[in-house]
Parts: sequence; structure tokens; C-alpha cells
Amino acid sequence: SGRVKNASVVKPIVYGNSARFLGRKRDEDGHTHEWTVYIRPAVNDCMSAYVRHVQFKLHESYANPVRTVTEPPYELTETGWGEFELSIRLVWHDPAEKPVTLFHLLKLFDQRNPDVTTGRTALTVELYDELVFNEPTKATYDLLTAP
Ligand code: SLL
Repeated sequence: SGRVKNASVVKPIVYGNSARFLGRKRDEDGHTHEWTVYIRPAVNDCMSAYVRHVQFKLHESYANPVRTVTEPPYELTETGWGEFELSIRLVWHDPAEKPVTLFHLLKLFDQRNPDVTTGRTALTVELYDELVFNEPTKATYDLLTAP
């Protein structure tokens, strides 16, 4: 379908991770933390209207590092021992709309916070951002603006 000239649709989002110390280093795999990486709408919005799937690409030390989530909540929970940069690739329903990739530094540690270090509380690192669709395809425009 064609593009909607002079249209710009903005979708506020929040993405990041939470993490929690397991309380010990696991003997089997040396993992110390459970974490969840996520992307969600910052305000009430149904992302599945225009999102086909979200791909979380993890550090290559993980088996099958590309994880695809096809429905909300767009999140992934894993365990591990280290911090690394991961990517979050958003693929839209309309293949004519170019996928968007976000980067996030997975955070597990905060040595200034004793409650986080002992596992008493979880750590959260998230960022507010906006997806901007400039001159979206007609198909995407309709999905973005559907009530
Ligand atoms: C580095 N920051 O730059 C480190 C990489 C990777 C962490 C950290 C995987 C665990 C598993 C895991 O926690 N990787 O697959 O067993 O070298």
C-alpha cells in the first residue's frame, strides 16, 4: 500500500530490564541472577495491533540467542551471571515498514545498593523513548491509529 504523506505517528514506549540476585551462585551453571528484558507501551496502547513480533538478541554465550516473542507482554526472562548489550528488534505487521532495533545494556549489579546486592530487592533499569512513524504505509497508519 502507499504511504500517508505528511503523517507522523508517535508511540511512547518503555524498555529495559529488571534483575534479581538468586541468593547464591548456582553450582550447575554459575548463574547468579534472574532477569527480564521488556518493551511495553508507556501509555495504554495495544502494541500487537502493529507489532508482528519482537526479537531479543542475547549474548552469544546463550543457547539460541535470538528469542522471538509474538504476543504481549513483549518480554523475556532468563538467568545468567553477566551483563551485556542486547538488542530488541521490532518487526511490524506490514513488511514494507522497516524494522526498528533498540539497544539496551542489561544491568544486573548495583554495588551502591545493598538491598540489590543481597537480592532483597530487584533492580530495574528502563528508558522512556518514542517510536516515530514518519509517512507510514497506509496499512501501518491504519493499525497505528485504530481505536
Ligand atoms: C563479557 N559482559 O563482555 C561479559 C559477557 C555474558 C553473560 C557476559 C550466559 C550464561 C549462560 C551469561 O550470563 N552470559 O549461558 O550460561 O564478556
